[in-house]
Amino acid sequence: MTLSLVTAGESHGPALVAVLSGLPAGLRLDRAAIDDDLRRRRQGYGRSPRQRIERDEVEVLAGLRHGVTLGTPLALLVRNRDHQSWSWGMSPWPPEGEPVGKGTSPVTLPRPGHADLAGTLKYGHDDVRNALERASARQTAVHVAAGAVAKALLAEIGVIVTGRVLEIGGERDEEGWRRATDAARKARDTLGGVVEVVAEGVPPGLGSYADKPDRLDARLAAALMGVQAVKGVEIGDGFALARRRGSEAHDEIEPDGRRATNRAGGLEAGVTNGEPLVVRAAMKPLPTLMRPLRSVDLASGEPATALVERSDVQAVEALAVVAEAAVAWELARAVREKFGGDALVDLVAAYRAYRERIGWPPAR
Ligand code: EPS
Repeated sequence: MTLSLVTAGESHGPALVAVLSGLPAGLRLDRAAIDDDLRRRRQGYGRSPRQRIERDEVEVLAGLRHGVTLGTPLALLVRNRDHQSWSWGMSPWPPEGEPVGKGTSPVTLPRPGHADLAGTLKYGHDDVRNALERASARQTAVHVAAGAVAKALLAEIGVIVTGRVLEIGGERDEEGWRRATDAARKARDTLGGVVEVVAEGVPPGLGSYADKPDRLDARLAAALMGVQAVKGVEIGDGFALARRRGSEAHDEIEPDGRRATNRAGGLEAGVTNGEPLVVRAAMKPLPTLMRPLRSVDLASGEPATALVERSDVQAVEALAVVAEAAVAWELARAVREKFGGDALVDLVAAYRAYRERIGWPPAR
């Protein structure tokens, strides 16, 4: 038994969709909690005017009755309100009438750092928009909706997942984040940053060392690297461990099985060890620059500057929410694999029996 997620949607198309399969029946979902995560994702000091257009409210098309999962695929939809300005340019069917609105002429100026050039070459597009629309981080909205469902499942066994910003543009406090964002906006430039996700209440034994694809650290890294603009992931003390001696890199085991330190970030050999899970992701500066970088005009082959269009100065606060959702999803998958159950009560019973067998959490 596992969870799987399929998503679809272009940034300025009609909507984003997600189909979640493998959820147990009997899980109560709270619409306000899902919408609240969608709202958190939209916020942030460096966000573009696009976020004032979007509402990002989840619609459920299947798999839920009266707020409770049926054990069948759950289909979620988040509409793109901005599509109304692109209804000709992003029409799924051949558009009727005269070209009107945005996206009516082909984009031929690929942005360094975006999917534009590689995507256009790979798929044989003659309009860069055909690549950039799906590669856009707009897609993360529906992943956050799926993550909110995963968090509801995890909460049933007492696991809480929280994401937060650590750095924006090299600054480590809120005032610095604003200052750096204002300065970058003024310079028509962009910023990146670092976020951290912590999961509390995670039992030992999720994931496995049995085979490479089973390792939960590898799975979490893939889940986070799969988020737009993420260029680095570390677990626990990550890269800093490489500079320490072994005596200062590991977490000594107390008689009750707990640890006084958590340098491993809750994962040893790809398996959770009962300590909080700690994962960080580094986001590169966004590639759409108001002062564009050198590029090529794909129509003429001549030197040019890259596409300039409305974008965020930085979206690190949004990444904290998206990373939280990605970690929650991967953890929920590991929970489904370990505890199974067609009905939620079966999953919770299996979890309780396991906890009893291993005596976790130890009484302190
Ligand atoms: C994005 C470009 C911008 C961002 C977008 C991601 O979109 P637009 O071109 O419509 O201004 O705002 O993010 C979102 C729309 C969102 O909801 O997060 C990109 O190129 O990745």
